[in-house]
Formats: sequence, structure tokens, C-alpha cells
Amino acid sequence: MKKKVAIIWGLTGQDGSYLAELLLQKKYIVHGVKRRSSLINTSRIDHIYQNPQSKIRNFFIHYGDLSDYGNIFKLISDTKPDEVYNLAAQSHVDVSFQKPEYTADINALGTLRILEAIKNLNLANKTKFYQASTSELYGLVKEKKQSENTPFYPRSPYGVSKLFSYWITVNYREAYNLFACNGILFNHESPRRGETFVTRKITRGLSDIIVGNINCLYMGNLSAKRDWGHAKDYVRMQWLMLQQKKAKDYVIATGRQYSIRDFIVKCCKHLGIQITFNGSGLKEVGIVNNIKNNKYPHLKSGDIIIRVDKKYFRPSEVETLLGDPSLAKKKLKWSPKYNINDLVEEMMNSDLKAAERDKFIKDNF
Ligand code: NAP
Ligand code: F7E
Repeated sequence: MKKKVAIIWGLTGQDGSYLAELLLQKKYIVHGVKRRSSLINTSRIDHIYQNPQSKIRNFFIHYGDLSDYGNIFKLISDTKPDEVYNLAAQSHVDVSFQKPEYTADINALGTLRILEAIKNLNLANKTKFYQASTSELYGLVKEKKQSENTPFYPRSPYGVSKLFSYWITVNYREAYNLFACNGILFNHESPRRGETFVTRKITRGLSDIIVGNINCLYMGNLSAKRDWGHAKDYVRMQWLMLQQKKAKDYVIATGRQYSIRDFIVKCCKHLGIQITFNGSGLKEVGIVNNIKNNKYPHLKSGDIIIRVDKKYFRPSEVETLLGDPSLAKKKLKWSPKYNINDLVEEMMNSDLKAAERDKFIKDNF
């Protein structure tokens, strides 16, 4: 049987790396696009090459950038993919306030450039397209639980850029009969999450505190609430959406939400630390209450390990996001394998190792 060909923009990111693994397991030929950078940026996908049963013959990496239509056109023309996954983006909401034009160019026009290339190459009958849409579209939420029918109200240049890419995907589906889907994904995390997103900042920061690399973690809005899932569960849904008979947009979420404070408490509990929060606003602190078996020599009861710094506040905040994945549950048989405690455990264990490695290097070299 002829192998399916897929191309992934955003290969080197969190989701791109998990999706490449999944598609290779499914015997696809996988082409991935990476940006040129002054330092090597393939740490999330290096293990695919290093695997002794190397899948290298099915795995090809190309240089590219979503700002470059000629490059996109040539990659699609050369590979004639069955499936295109657009996971590339300037994906940091806070950074989007500082780089609004770049965010719009890559996230909004970048999506348009891929769709135009598929259309101009007359591949609309062959190539299926997945767009990485986001719960940030709901922003200032209009319903307590957000579904495919909830009105959008983005709250950042990132959210607005993704609103364009959402609608242009719908438009190319309707105008050119392209099989094009939006996955409206709520926050999803993993040990491969970028270190400046809140969950990873917490798991890495707490690990650094307990091994003695740092004393305190400075955070932004501790009251914001998110619906967090595991990236591995979510990339499976990206693939599934393209295996359906009809192209459709789906919300992917767990249907449960926690505050940033809750997430910190869960991570501390995993470490055997009881933490309490005192004060409010910029004066709020997280204090160590009790440590099981006194197992961390660098920490003692009464230590302040969380403080608030206003530099992490956003000009306009998304206070709450909670997804309603009923449609995906029904049509795609959605059932995530990981819950929040599994996620905390996997991320904490991975970051503890990383923090210990860093400490060893600092102490010995
Ligand atoms: P990520 O880790 O930040 O990865 C983004 C990827 O896009 C990286 O490979 C990055 O390359 C690449 N990229 C950035 N600018 C580019 C450009 N100009 N041209 C080509 N590639 C570029 O993001 P993620 O968490 O995997 O998320 C994947 C997608 O889903 C993104 O579109 C994000 O906006 C969206 N999304 C994410 C979530 C979530 O919770 N994770 C939820 C909803 C939607 P470098 O490695 O070189 O930086
Ligand atoms: O922030 C609050 C912050 O940066 C979550 C992206 O993948 O998911 C992600 O966007 C919340 C916000 O993710 C800190 O204010 C508090 O309310 O982890 P985050 P995000 O903004 O939700 C969506 C679905 C995407 O599509 C995006 O691509 O946490 N928060 N203190 C903090 N956030 C950060 N980053 N750092 C803090 O110190």
C-alpha cells in the first residue's frame, strides 16, 4: 500500500515533535519544516534520528519559514502531501503584545500562504489541511464552558491573529471545497512545553528551588484558570480530524479547569511539600508549610518560594478558559489518556532530572 505523505510546519515545537512521532508510528512519510537559527533548535526531535530502529528513511527535514510564500509553495509542490499540519506560530500570548506585527504575519498570513499554495497547486482534491486554532479565540469568554458555538472575543494580538487563521481556514473549505479543519485546542502541556509557558515555568522553577539552583519563583496572575491537557492526547486528535469523511472544526479540551495557584499546589504536593498562599495582589506569597520527611536540605518551613511580579501581568488578560469537548467525544470518540495529576507527575519528574543535571554542571565545572 502506498504510504501517506504528511508535512508539518512547526516540527521543532512541542506539538510538532509529538505529531511526527505519531505519524511515523502510523508509517507515514513525514516532512517537517524548521527555521534556520543560530543555535541548533532540534532538541525535541533529535531522538527520532537517534532511535536505533531509525525511521530516518521516512523522515525529512527542510528549512523554511511561514513568512516565505515561495518556500511554502516549493515544499508543497515537491512533496505533494496527503496531509498538511500547520502547527507553526509565534505561540506566546504575552510576547504577542510586544511583537504584534510579526505575530500577525506568521500566525495569520502564514496560514493564508499555505492555503494559497495548496489552492494554486490544484491540490484541493488531494491535500487535507489542519489548522492549529486555539481557546484564546474565546478570550473574554461569553459562556462559562466554551464549545464550537461559543462566540469569539480574542484578547491579545495572538488571539486576533488566530481569529484570522480560523476564518480563512473555514473560508477556503467553503470557497474551494478544500478539506480544511480547525482544531480549537485548549492549553496542552508536556515535558516538552516551552519553559516560558506557565506550567513548565512552575515545574522547572520548583525543581530548581528544591535542588538549590534558585530560592524563589516570580509569577504573574495566579488566579487565571485554564483547562490543561497533555499534548500527546491532543496531537492524536489533530490526526483524527483529518481521517474523518467530512471536514469539521472541533473543540479539544478536558472539561476541567484549575487556577495557576492550584497547579502550584499540585506540583508541591507531588514533591511532598505543603504550600500556603498568604496576602493578595502584588503582595501575595507562597510559603512552605511543611516538608514530608524533611527531604530537601535547601528548604525549610516558612521559606517564601512564590512571589508575584507585575512584569508577568498582561495588558489584557484571559481570566478563565474551560472547554466543552462534547462534539469531539461523540464524533471522534475523544477520551484523553492523561489527567492533570499524570501531567504534573510526568512534568515534575522530567524537570527534577534537568535541574539536578544543571546543578551538577554548576558545582563541578
Ligand atoms: P511551540 O512549541 O511554540 O512551537 C511552535 C513551532 O512553530 C516551533 O516549531 C517554531 O519553531 C515554529 N515557528 C515559529 N515561528 C515560525 C515561522 N516564522 N516559520 C516557521 N515556523 C515557525 O507551540 P506548540 O505548543 O507546539 O503549539 C503548536 C501550535 O498550536 C501553535 O500554532 C500554537 O499557537 C497552537 N496552540 C497551542 C496550544 C498549546 O496549549 N500548546 C493550544 C492551542 C493552540 P522554533 O522551534 O524554531 O521556535
Ligand atoms: O499562560 C498566567 C497567564 O503562557 C497561562 C499558548 O500555548 O495556550 C497558551 O497560552 C496563564 C495566563 O499560556 C505567569 O497570565 C501567571 O493567564 O502558559 P501561558 P496561555 O497564555 O494560556 C493557548 C491555548 C495558546 O494557544 C497559546 O499558544 O497563566 N500566568 N503567571 C503566567 N503565564 C506565564 N507564561 N508566565 C507566568 O509567570
